[in-house]
Amino acid sequence: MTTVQTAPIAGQKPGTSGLRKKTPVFMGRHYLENFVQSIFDVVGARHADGAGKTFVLGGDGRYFNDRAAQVILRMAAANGAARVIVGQGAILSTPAASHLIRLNQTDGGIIMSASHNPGGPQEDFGVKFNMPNGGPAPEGVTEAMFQRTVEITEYRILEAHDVDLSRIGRHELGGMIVDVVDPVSDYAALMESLFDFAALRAMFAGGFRMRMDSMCAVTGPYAVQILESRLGAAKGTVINATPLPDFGGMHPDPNPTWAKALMDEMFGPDAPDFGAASDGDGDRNMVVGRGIYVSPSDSLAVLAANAHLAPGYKAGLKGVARSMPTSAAADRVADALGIARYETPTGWKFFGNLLDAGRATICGEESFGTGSDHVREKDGLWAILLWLNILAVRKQSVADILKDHWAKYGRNYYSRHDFEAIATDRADAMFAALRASLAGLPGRQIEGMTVSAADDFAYTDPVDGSVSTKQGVRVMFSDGSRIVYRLSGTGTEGATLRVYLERYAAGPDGLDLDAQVALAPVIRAAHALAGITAHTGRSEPEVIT
Ligand code: VG1
Ligand code: CO
Repeated sequence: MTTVQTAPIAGQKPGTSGLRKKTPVFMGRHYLENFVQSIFDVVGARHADGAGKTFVLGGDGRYFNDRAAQVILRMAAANGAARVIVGQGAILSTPAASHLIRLNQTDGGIIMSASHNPGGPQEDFGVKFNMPNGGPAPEGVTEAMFQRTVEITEYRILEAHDVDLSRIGRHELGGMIVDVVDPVSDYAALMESLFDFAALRAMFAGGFRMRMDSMCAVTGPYAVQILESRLGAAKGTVINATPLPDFGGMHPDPNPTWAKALMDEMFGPDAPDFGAASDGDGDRNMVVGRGIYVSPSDSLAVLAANAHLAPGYKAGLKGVARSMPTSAAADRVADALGIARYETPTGWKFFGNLLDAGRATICGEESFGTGSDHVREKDGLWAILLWLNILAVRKQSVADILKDHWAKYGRNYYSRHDFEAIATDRADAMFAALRASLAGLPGRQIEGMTVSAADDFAYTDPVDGSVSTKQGVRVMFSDGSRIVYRLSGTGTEGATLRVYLERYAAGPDGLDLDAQVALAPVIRAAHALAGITAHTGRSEPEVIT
């Protein structure tokens, strides 16, 4: 055991989902160690009675994942942890890590991932801590970790050889137990307990065709095991199925821009029945039908409306929660079902209390995240399997299910426009001006719409009363349209402006427009109200979802 003298390193402040930085920054002297020691300083590696705690450790397999895992293990041992459960090869998808934390009733876990951000020696790396409930640490805890990083003077580490993480089974590291487990099997069993695998097998045996793009990221082994081996989908259904340290150069963010090959196939002449993709760490999903893209906000609403068709949800839902920028489509379903609905700030950590308290069963974000109370993270393959279960029961195409949904509830046209790598000072200036203008907006006419309210979203957690402010600027219109402006909290370069656009059509006419066409006046209003081009120099977004 050694105690190493160190000094604070600026900028170790966790964002929307953990600490994310360029890989060379994370590999810099003491950088990982300082942050990991700050985690242990806050959560403790021992219980009050001195007994060592148990943690889960794994990551999405990106560059530096393997080395970082060895450092974290040696630091866990030096800090007094009793046992760490590690995915073989230091691999665990984020939802699988959340499940292992819960299944083994551990004291939390460390997940190594920068999620949908590219990986590689010059790309991104990240670390986050999840609580004993399996969910991301709440703001109060991440803030305490950040405070430790600005006062840290030393960290503890064991000098030892690497643990052979390729070998499943029990290992020992300076008196600490290291249990290397298969990353897939417990997770696959959980999925089998929630969904009607017999019905899905019958659907695939009957000729149902699907394409799953794992984008050379962590879901590959999970998707091959579940879809191809257990459910009998044709061999080769899962593409880009081998996790690679640089994700094969792909940007593992499942949206129409970065999963373009999947989009092309699904809109092409020989499109299969169903298409899906997942992100770097396996918590996101994109769902595409033959010739039709499902916006994540619509996906959440359809899943909420149909979840009872899957065995795990046949008793119905307790409530539905969505992040504030997500469209109100899910709210309409919750109202029709007569169940509670919640609107939280962006980031999965805000759903944890609602799930723990049994207030919500299904949660979702517009950023391709959907999940339920089966774990405390969003879960890409879970969403894909729930869609498949619904398709197996309803025996309709994705397009028909969406059309039925819109006919019943109306359609919340929705899109997000991202303006990436803006100079931080220009982005800050834009938000300062926007915030200053809010009080004068109500009543203003623009693009044929009238502003009904404008604010900076603040959230009071209904379970523990904690308050989170400045979670995004909202401009609401009297016809139900809405614009939300936020700055990304997951990027590692400059600022990314996200503009979220929504417009409601009650139907029966006007339900089949292209989203960008339907939203055109809202988009123009969004530019005019914030002066996006004047402030940022950008007139067009880099990514449209
Ligand atoms: C983005 C998404 C947010 C999501 C977060 C983590 O955050 O907008 O909805 O929870 O990523 O997702 P931001 O602050 O960049 O908008 V993951 O799959 O990167 O863990
Ligand atoms: Co992710």
